[in-house]
Amino acid sequence: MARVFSGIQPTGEIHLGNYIGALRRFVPAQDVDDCVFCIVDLHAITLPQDPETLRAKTLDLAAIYLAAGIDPNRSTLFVQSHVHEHAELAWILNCFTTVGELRRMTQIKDKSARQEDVSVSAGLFDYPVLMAADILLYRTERVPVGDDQRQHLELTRDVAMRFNARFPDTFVLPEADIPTAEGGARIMDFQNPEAKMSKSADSPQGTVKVTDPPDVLRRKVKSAVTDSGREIVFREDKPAISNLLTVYSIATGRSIPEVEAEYAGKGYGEFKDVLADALVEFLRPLQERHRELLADPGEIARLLRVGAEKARALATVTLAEVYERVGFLSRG
Ligand code: AQP
Repeated sequence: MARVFSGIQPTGEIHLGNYIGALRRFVPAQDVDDCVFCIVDLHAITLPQDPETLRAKTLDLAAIYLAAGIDPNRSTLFVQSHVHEHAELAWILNCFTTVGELRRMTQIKDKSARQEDVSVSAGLFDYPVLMAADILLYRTERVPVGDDQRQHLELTRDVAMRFNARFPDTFVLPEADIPTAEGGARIMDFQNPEAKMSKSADSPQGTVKVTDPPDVLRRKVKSAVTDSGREIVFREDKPAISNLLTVYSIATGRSIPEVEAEYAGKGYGEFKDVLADALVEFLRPLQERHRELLADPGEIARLLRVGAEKARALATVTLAEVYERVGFLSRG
């Protein structure tokens, strides 16, 4: 059994990119691996958040994890701020990371560029170090994430190697588990196929939420931007239709060449109709379960408390070892 770790921020609305690139893939991992899944609220406050909204989003994201099929009896599902070892290890790792490395992180550049009048917090700059702490704390071997996290995973490995070079065999080196492009590594905005679907992008029609009701899903598919021409093919010069084909292939479990062959000679309109139906069916079970779970927020909070205890049992061991190695005087 490999240790698997991944996290999602309780910000905005979980969209098709988060679901296809990450969450959906967590579910089968539970059959073979020892999985730790986190709601990363410490990461969320690197950009300004309304406190009540953040609390509500945290519970809602827990309900989405559970509705997607995360089984709290088999996996550890918890809230990051409930396990203080994340912040503590991040501090230690800060002392093993250079400012130059953080300056090279492209996601920070993108997010800070989008902030315009809000100044960039030191937390946003330091986000990748906290992410490294999240992963290394659990001796993680595999991290299922979307393609946008590739650079952060590389940094995590670099920091772990640097620490291990000084204090041998402390951290396990994690591997990024990123799907292929056809497997949904980077689902693109339905209105702007040059940009990844993103919670914080100002593109309400281009961002497909996993909780969008059927009529909204249908509308978003129908209004999705398409490429010039009318060919339904997965090709670099056809980013819009390639994105829709990817979503359709994943929603139906059919291969892209099979779908290309079926829709050869047919138009975008016909393809969009079947895609809309497929998407509604793909998301229906999650949406039904999500509604049921939200009826009992007390039970969700209880499951998160149990999850935090399980996570803490693992995290304290790693942190104690790190504290001992760097030379902190024992508390005991
Ligand atoms: N468009 C995407 N395609 C595939 N995977 C994606 N992920 C995010 N967008 C896509 C993956 O979803 C997981 C959770 O990511 P997160 O909580 O770090 O997401 P985020 O950064 O808050 O979400 P967004 O939508 O990317 O928002 P922005 O960019 O606005 O902050 C990760 O595994 C991520 O790779």
